[in-house]
Amino acid sequence: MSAEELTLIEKTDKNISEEADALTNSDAAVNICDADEYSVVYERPHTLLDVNMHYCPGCAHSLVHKLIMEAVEELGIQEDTIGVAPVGCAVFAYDYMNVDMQEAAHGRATAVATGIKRLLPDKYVFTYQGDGDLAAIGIAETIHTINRGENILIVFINNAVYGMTSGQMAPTTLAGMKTTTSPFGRDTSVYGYPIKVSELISQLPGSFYVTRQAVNKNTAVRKTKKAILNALNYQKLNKGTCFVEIIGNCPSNWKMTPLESNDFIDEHMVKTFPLGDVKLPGAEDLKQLNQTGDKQPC
Ligand SMILES: Cc1ncc(C[n+]2csc(CCOP(=O)(O)OP(=O)(O)O)c2C)c(N)n1
Ligand code: SF4
Ligand SMILES: [Mg+2]
Repeated sequence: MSAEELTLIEKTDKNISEEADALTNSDAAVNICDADEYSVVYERPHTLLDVNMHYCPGCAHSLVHKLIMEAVEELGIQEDTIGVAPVGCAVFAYDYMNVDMQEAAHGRATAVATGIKRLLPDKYVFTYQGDGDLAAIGIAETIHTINRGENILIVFINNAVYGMTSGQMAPTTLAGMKTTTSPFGRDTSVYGYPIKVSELISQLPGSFYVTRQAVNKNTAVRKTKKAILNALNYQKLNKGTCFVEIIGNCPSNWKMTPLESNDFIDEHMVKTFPLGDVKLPGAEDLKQLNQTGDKQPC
């Protein structure tokens, strides 16, 4: 580059930085930066610790953690909430949720939660479990806990794979879906059919509120939050187990981008796992909730 060209570049740089300085010092810039012009429209819930999470980009776990903690904050029950963390990608949930937490062995979260709730019946107790944890190794605990009508909330993240251990087939893997242990797609004649846990446990008299939601778009996120709020609130009634299943994105093991994983849920997951309420409390129960003096969150 010639000396002439270099001088030209230096001059241009100087012009750009002078223009930038002028803009920063102008009245317009001062007005734009005036704090009074802004109002807070969103804040991270204080119940969610301000630390980096280990989840992959686009993973449902981080978003659902936030929704549970928002619900806890809105209900004002932080000091009275105890969560039970699973084994699976959400094994470190206790590092993110600023409530009392207990780790459970793989699949045993609902048994651990049973003990906690029976000892401390005034606490709001929830488990947080994946499909490998809840529907495979922990299916017996799940069914018996709900059959006993334990007064807890079970949050079930169904991402159709064993996420943490690199994407093996889970009980909820879709028919024909490729995983690391079903590389040609799940063959139902060999491996059986995806288990619809919500429909299964809704048949148990001990289940009180059962719903299946997702977090792949704004409307779905709002519905999931509402479901969690309601389910926590229903613990005041002591009428049985609340079960919130959430179809969760696992872009890494589905070998997709986060956006593709959102579409995969709409195009494939919901065909096997339709979204919506599976079992709702009766009108009398809701009346009783209103009589406790607490407003229903929604
Ligand atoms: C007793 C026992 N068996 C097996 C494992 C290995 N293991 C760790 S996580 C996991 C599956 C987790 O899958 P899931 O519950 O669906 O959670 P995700 O990671 O998908 O959120 C398995 C089989 C273990 N840790 N302990
Ligand atoms: S492997 Fe899947 S479930 Fe686990 S953190 Fe990554 S995206 Fe989430
Ligand atoms: Mg899973």
